[in-house]
Amino acid sequence: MNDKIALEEHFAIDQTIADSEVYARPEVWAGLRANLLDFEQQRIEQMDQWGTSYSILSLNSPAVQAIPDPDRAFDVARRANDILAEQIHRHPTRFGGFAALPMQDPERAARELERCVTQLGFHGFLVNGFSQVGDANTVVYYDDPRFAGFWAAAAALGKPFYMHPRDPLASREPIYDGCHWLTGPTWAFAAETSAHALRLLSSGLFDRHPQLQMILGHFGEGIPFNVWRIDHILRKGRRGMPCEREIGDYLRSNVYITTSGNFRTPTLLSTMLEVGSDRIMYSVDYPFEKHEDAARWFDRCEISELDRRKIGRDNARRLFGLS
Ligand code: GRE
Ligand code: ZN
Repeated sequence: MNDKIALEEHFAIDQTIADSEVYARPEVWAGLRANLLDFEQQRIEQMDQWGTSYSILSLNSPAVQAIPDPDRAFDVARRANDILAEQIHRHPTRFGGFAALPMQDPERAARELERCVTQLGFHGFLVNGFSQVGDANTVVYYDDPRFAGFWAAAAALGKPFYMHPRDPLASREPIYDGCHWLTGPTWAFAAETSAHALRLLSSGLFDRHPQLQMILGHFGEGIPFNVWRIDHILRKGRRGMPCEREIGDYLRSNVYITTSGNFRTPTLLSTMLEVGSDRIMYSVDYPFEKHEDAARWFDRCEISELDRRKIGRDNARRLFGLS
């Protein structure tokens, strides 16, 4: 399939590139670093070679979310968004953008999102999990009441948001002590991100804003595989959960799921059975993952050609209003 759309595709700027180094073995860091900082060379060559016509780009992780000082977080987010806007302007048929947002200050985050959508033409925003606010050990998740106004502003813009992984803070999460190999994309990303997504889904956010759409990568960070059990347990007792519907209801009406970094047919089929092929979208997770691995798998996996077109391109076209 040669006109795929991919939407968890990352870049970095000078102020954020160092955040990705811990995720690379020393012998691959130079290459990964170059690919994160590049827009117009390897990135477009790889898209061309493996059949992705359009990539929606986002800043690396955790980047802005890990800058406790709200003023600095705002400056870095703005700078990243301006650099991305310039690249989109140079390649409007190849690149789109998700805004990086300084969630340390919900009011400024809302204004920056508005600027990115209405002035820069971005398709929504991507957050790398919780934000550190004020000091490095203070974290905030986005179901916090302080974000009520932010979510109202975001929903009013009518664009989706991507809940992207970051690692939990070692100072607050001892379970990975001595097991460093389980952090990052091995397991900790999915555990952290699925829990944050479930906080939002169960908070009533999607009752207040029923049109709001959340995108999850990596085949939903494990949620589709476990959603029956989640609702089965909560049906026996809601334990104060404030939302009006079941988690599975929101999963099927407010969540889109991408294939980023998880190129596996049984996982795709299970997700299709749980949420249907209208809510799944192709993504790579470049440059942390290879276009080659994603495309070699997706272009030939055993689904109908109708589903391949929906997942590879048409669902994203519809969601983002692309022509
Ligand atoms: C990502 O942002 O998707 C990512 C990282 C680090 C390692 C792997 C990965 O930030 O997919
Ligand atoms: Zn990613």
